[in-house]
Amino acid sequence: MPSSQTKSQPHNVALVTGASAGIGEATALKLSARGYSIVLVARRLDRLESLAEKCKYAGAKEVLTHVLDVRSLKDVENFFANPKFADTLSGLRILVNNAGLAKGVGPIQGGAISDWSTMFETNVMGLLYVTRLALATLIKNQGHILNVGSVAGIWAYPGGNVYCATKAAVRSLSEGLRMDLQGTRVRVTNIEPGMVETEFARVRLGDDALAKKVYENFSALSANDVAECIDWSISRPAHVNIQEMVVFPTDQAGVSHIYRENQKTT
Ligand code: NDP
Ligand code: 8X3
Repeated sequence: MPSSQTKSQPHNVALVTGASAGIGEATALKLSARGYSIVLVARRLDRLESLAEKCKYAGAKEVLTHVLDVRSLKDVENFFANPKFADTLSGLRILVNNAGLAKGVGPIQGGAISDWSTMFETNVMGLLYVTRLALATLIKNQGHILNVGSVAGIWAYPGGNVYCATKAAVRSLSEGLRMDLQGTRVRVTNIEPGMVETEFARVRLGDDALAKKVYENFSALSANDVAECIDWSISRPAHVNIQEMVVFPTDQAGVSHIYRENQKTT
């Protein structure tokens, strides 16, 4: 087994934000199978607790859960200062900044300003708070930051405006971080998926039936597909940094080009 894939090295602790669903949940399970100690954070504790059991079963060395709203700097500071997590977090090597969401889709001229705040506070400020508080340890441990961006951060699409802007900010922050961290051996990867079938559309549209339609007759990526990209990126040798990974479903040629079975290309 190559050294990059050895299980249970010291300092093999991973923190996954937004671990209660979708890509975060799938990533936590993948990292568990590698024998990492996992710290799961999100707002829904019941989800985290049931995932913790699955992570242990999948092979995680240790699993800790914590209710954390990444939008709250105070909560993020308290989490990193909490003695309950100090020992485990001192071994932090992998930070998966995954917590994120879209709220609404439509033209800016009709946009809900509170939705814009939610998206920027979660996708950008939340990511910054967690990263800032984790960085000293990640530098000490020569760790790896994986930011879950989106193809929407490269290409905007009609009605996506503010969400796309948050993911463009994530992409730019990943680039800036790489420069600021040069010489520390901390790696920074921006994962940029196209459409992934998760709770994302339900959260965005606030309606189960509409959300179902988003993935109808269409083979979207699964959360596990994205978790595999993350898992592959972190398992490269230490001198290899996958800076960005753009992953679309085969039936999505571009952000606005989706092929649905039995339909013309949209
Ligand atoms: P889900 O809705 O399934 O999962 C989102 C996760 O983020 C949940 O665990 C949720 O947990 C968490 N979260 C949301 N707000 C907060 C908050 N304020 N504090 C802490 N955690 C929060 O969606 P996905 O798995 O699809 O999304 C994960 C990431 O992937 C997001 O950043 C999204 O933008 C990105 N992405 C998604 C794509 C898709 O098509 N699905 C494509 C490209 C990127 P809880 O509600 O319990 O707090
Ligand atoms: C989520 C994918 O295309 O809905 O980032 O913006 S998309």
